[in-house]
Amino acid sequence: MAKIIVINGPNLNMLGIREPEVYGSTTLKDIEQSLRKASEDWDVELDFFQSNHEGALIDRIHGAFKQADGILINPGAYTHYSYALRDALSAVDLPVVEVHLSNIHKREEFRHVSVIAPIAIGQIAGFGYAGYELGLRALLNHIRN
Ligand code: CA2
Repeated sequence: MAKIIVINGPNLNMLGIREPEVYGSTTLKDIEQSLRKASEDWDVELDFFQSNHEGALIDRIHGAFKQADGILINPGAYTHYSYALRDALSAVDLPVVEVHLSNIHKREEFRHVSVIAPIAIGQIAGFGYAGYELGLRALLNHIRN
């Protein structure tokens, strides 16, 4: 059975609680439940982690070394500037799929850059929470082919 670590970065714990006009009314817990449900028959074990702290995210990524088969990550605003997160993802040498709720490419210019994308298999952005399911499918497909 494939083991996938699903990582969410800063502020994503506020989903559904603040600014629903930007990010919708779905909570992170709802996303977790719906991803667990969608993947019930996919022979996959999911391990969820969220933190607002760069070091905690890096420690979780390091913990995946030789313990997991892939990482699905929404790095939040760290996407745009955290070389430390990127280095951690490179270091563990696992397939990574980057996911964003919003289409970062049609938002402010600073969001158009992802320092994570060059070390990821691919990026899914703009499909709301469905992006997590699409990303997980893409990751499993990559691992199994
Ligand atoms: O679109 C995405 O998934 C983002 O990763 C979300 C990040 C943002 O900084 C990235 O540029 C794109 C922000 C998540 C903040 O979520 C909040 C939710 C409710 C209230 C406030 C923030």
